[in-house]
Amino acid sequence: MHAAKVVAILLALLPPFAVRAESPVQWLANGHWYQMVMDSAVTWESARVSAESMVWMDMPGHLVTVNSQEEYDFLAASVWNNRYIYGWIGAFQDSPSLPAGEGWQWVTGEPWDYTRWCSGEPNDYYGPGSEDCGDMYPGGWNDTGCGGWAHFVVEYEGVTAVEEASWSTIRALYRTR
Ligand SMILES: [Ca+2]
Ligand SMILES: [Ca+2]
Repeated sequence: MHAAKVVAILLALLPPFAVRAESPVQWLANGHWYQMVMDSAVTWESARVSAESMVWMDMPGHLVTVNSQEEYDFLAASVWNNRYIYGWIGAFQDSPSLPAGEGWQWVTGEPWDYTRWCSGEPNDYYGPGSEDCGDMYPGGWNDTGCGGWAHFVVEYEGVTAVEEASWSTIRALYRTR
């Protein structure tokens, strides 16, 4: 068989390119699950929409929100696992006319009270309004253009604070046995 034909057949047998969702991992501190979705061709907005359409164990997803040093450390160690991967996070700047460091929000509306920007970030590198979406890689966060391409990380959380409190009680009971 002609070599080019062999290559064509092999290519046809490959799965559709580039989307590979890794197994979700749970952070026991809050019970949430986190999943790296390796997708080489997704903008921040399409990552946001995809994340919000995903469900894991009846829990709806959203682009990951990094709300504390402990959550960052968990993500760095368990989801990024020290790999040099750019992943969209659920951080965005609500107005392009704002200075690089102002007006940042989480997709969930959680308070913007913890940040882990890389040194020199956020910087609107290509000028005002050029970088209004957040991504993360080992070392911290960067503001980058929302139309760029990156992988993304989904966070799944489905229980209310009341349910979480009762689960904490149940877990504590089991721990004392
Ligand atoms: Ca979070
Ligand atoms: Ca930047």
